[in-house]
Amino acid sequence: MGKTGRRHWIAAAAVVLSLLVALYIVAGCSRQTQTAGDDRTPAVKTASAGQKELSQDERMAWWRDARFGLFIHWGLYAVPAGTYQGERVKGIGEWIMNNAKIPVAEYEKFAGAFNPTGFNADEWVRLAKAAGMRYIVITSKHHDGFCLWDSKVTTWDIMDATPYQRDILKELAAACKKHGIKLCFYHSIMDWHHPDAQAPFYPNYNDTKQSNPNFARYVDTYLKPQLAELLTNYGPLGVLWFDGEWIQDWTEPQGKALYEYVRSLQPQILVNNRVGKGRKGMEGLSKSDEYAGDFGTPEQQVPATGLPGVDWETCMTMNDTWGFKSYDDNWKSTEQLIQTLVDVASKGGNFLLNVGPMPEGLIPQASIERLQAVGKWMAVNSESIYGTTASPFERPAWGRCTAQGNKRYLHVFRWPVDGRLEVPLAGGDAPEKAYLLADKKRAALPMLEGANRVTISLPGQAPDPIDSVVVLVLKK
Ligand code: FHN
Repeated sequence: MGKTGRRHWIAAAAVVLSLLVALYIVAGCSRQTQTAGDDRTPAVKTASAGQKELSQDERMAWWRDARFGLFIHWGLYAVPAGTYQGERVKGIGEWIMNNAKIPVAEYEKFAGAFNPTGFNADEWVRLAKAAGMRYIVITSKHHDGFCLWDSKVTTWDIMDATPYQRDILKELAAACKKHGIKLCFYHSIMDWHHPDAQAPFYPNYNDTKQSNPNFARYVDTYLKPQLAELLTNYGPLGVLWFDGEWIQDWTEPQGKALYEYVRSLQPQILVNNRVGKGRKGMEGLSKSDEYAGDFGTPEQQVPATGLPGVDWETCMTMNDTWGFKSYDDNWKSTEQLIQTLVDVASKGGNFLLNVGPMPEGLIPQASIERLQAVGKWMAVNSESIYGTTASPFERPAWGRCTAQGNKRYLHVFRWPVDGRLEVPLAGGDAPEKAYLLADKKRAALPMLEGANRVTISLPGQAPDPIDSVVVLVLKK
């Protein structure tokens, strides 16, 4: 090769090299942009593409129809299970890090013992489905900050910090898809593990008077990028269920911005009212329409009456804890659970019933038994729950009522000894037929119409000692 040829070759090589360097820089930048969770990144655009814009009623439709869901509180707190350094710790299991004043470095040690080899996503989803539940809300991250999925923004997750190294949310997403159950994520805004959030507040992580000057950095470089992961890598989600919003550093404008951010990634998703500052404590209902969120979240309680025009969901534990506590045996009876589900539906709400799986990945037997019993009742009576609306009349002495179209579902908790069921009628309501929902033949029950009421004659024996449903069909 002559001198000129060599010069040309060197020049060409230089061009190729600078092109490669430029390409590398561009690729690096876009990677950075992605980890920073910018919603203009291509990954984000793909997730929302193809979703048509729905009205509020259209978005809420599946949720209003579902009425019944499974809450799952699962994380590292299942390892100590309510006991720290040999002492039983007061309070709910998932709060042990705060309640036992466990330093971050000490709490981190539980990750090494989290190896839930018994976890089977398919079994959990089938259990929920057999109970008649239509959606599952699982803790992607609770207040201790531990992540149940493969997060690229932290090593404080199931993949990097535990021997298990399986993405639990991925497996649940696949099982939910297979069984036609909506998957939803609970996500704590408060984070006791993150140095830019509440970790420095040790020994009182939940100190609502303290503020972290770096909190905005936690929101921008951690909270939002993690939500982007959850909203882009796990398929369409039903609900983003926020919590831990009562901290000093969280404001309603931030809540509104986060609501918009979540919906920019999945336009059809629902977001609970704990995204902002609207909920009135455990009563859970938003102070006004001005606050962010699609539905209210009463906790461990059911509103006294129906709330026309308000979407709400009561979440409740089966014993006294959300996260597993080995010695909490204060289980609610199946009767209580079924009647609470019905009570909630009769007031136009949803019921989100909790389980706290054990560290081995198994749901406690007491919870399984209760879910199976509820499922047995639902197998006969779910028509009186799904897609129903609140009772058109005040709570009767014998039980509750749910409604759909021209049907009134009369939930008889107390079977009348004289066999006469008195049912109030609204003006213009004319009874056409009454039958027991448990009766496959739908044999007509005798009825006697009076002023503003109808009396239905019932057989001597209640089909179900907990709640027998009588269907009253009104003339159209
Ligand atoms: O502090 C949490 C608690 O641990 C649990 O997650 C419940 C469920 O609604 N919510 C919070 C308190 O409001």
